[in-house]
Amino acid sequence: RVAALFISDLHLQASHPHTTEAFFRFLQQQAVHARALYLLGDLFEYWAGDDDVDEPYHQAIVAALRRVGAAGVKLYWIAGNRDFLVGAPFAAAAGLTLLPEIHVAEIGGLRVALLHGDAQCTEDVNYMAFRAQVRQPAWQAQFLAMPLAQRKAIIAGMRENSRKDQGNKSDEIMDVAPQAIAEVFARTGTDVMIHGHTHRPALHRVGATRRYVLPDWEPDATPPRGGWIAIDETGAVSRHDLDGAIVD
Ligand code: OKV
Ligand code: MN
Repeated sequence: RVAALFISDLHLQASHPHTTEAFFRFLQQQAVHARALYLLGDLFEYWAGDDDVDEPYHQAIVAALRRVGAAGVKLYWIAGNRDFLVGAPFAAAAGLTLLPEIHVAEIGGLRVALLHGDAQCTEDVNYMAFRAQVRQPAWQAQFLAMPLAQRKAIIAGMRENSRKDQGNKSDEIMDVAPQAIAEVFARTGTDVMIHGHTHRPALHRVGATRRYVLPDWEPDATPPRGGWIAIDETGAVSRHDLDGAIVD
């Protein structure tokens, strides 16, 4: 039996119904059979605040997650760089447990460091400064005090600026820095790590360490992108594509 499943970077949005359908299929066909499901960031393309949970598209996602929880699956959430404004109200509505930026889980006898991965992209100094600002509780309280429509407009403006910025061809071109990864292994005393964010799915072996990078989800791309990582009750780790086939 699968002890835990891991996904990240689905970038769910109402305008991408095929990704949403692939997510619902994954929940109903895979996640309900697992003991735990870890959502490791950027489930949403962006999250403007928990008061946006009333939107019908978000209600459908909450209902789908609740059904997984009702099947006896423990659901865990680590924030990404796009949905860091998810808070306790959303977690309660969806039946999630919010985890800190870096969480060590013991699964099938394996100690695994879990994180989104954006904080390890330390070469991207502009992003690190932006991140330090928007992760402050005081900054978030001030932002969340604005009307929802104004918050959405601000995020849309940021997205438009990012798109127009020619020096920033792709949002997530930066990779994690080896030194930042080594620090996570050292601080957590783990030798297995799972993260997303970079959209460069892989298994990196360095010395005794294993670092699994999750894919982003784009089922309409050629070849299709997406999938999950599973850990079974013996601590065996496997990577899966959108059809459930084992990768590598
Ligand atoms: C995505 C990245 C731009 C890297 C902002 C709340 C805030 C979401 C957002 C704004 C930015 C995503 C959603 C974008 C990724 C970049 C530049 C570098 C390294 C808020 C919720 F701040 F207003 F509260 N964002 N966009 N980058 O333009 O798509 O990942 S984005
Ligand atoms: Mn990300």
